[in-house]
Amino acid sequence: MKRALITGVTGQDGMYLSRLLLSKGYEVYGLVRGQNNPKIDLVREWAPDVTILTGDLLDQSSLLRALNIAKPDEVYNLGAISFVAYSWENAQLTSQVTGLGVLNILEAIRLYSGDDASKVRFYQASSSEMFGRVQEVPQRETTLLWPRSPYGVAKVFGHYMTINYRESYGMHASSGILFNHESPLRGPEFVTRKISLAVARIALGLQESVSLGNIEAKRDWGFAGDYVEAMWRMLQQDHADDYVISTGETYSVQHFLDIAFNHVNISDWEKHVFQDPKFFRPAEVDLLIGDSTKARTTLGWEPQVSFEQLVTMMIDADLEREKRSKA
Ligand code: F7E
Repeated sequence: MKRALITGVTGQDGMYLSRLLLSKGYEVYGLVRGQNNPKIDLVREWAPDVTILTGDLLDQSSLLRALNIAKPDEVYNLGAISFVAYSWENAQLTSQVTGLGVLNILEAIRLYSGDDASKVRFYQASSSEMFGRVQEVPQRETTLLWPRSPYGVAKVFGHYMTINYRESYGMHASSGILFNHESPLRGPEFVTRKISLAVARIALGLQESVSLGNIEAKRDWGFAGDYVEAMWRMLQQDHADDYVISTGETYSVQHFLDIAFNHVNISDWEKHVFQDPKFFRPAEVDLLIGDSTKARTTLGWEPQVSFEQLVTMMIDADLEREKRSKA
């Protein structure tokens, strides 16, 4: 039986990945930060067989302790401060957790592994935010990185540190450059879930409108459940490497709104949507679209859920949730 340790197990990706690994027969350990973290209950409900360990990416001895307990064959580093807008307000903390945190876990693995550099396989959650002011369209593994937010800068640090540990110590350390990926488990601060929740509530007469930022922004949006499969496949390869994971299609926030409102039979959605300067960002990432040819050919990975299916899946889940809480 293989063993895996997931940092950030309480997040959307951690939840999908833990179910995937459990379904493959893994013994799964999830690292959770903070005292009496309320998200632990969500994980327990979603994947009861995950063993919860407490630890923090900023506390290296807690990482070593977690490695000694979990004795993992694979470590998936999904823990991060991941909300881009927040990273301008908390740039140092984001740099420490999202950037230095990667070094802390890599170094903990190196110490834990002793002379056997290949003892633990490592996955780093890199991000399309690293491409920022895009230098090439579509973006691929070789595209010059030009991050546009403190979050993006921190992810670049983690990305290169992962490559450095692979090259310096021969560690099986891979990096997935994941474009936006969403699901009904997405946090409500991210635009897709903010919209799906609002549209469900507007359709049920529980809310009148929603305030958003730049609705012309475009993203390459996929389904988180598909993307965690790519993470796992990366660690099953003989050689560690970096891969772009994306759908290759890009849509505006406006288009997301079109499909979302249309799904609940509201065609004149403009009267329900306001733009509020407080949701605009100091710097925007304009046109993210990924070329995942390498992942498709080497890993045999393909996204299964289309953009429209993703939007309607999220709306349906929020309609259900809201109806249940109303009842
Ligand atoms: O914004 C625009 C906003 O916050 C998407 C994270 O998982 O993906 C995610 O980062 C776009 C931006 O995600 C609102 O300006 C308009 O252009 O959903 P988001 P993100 O910043 O793309 C990458 C790959 C990651 O790695 C990150 O961790 O939507 N937008 N109006 C808005 N965004 C938000 N949040 N709220 C609005 O009201």
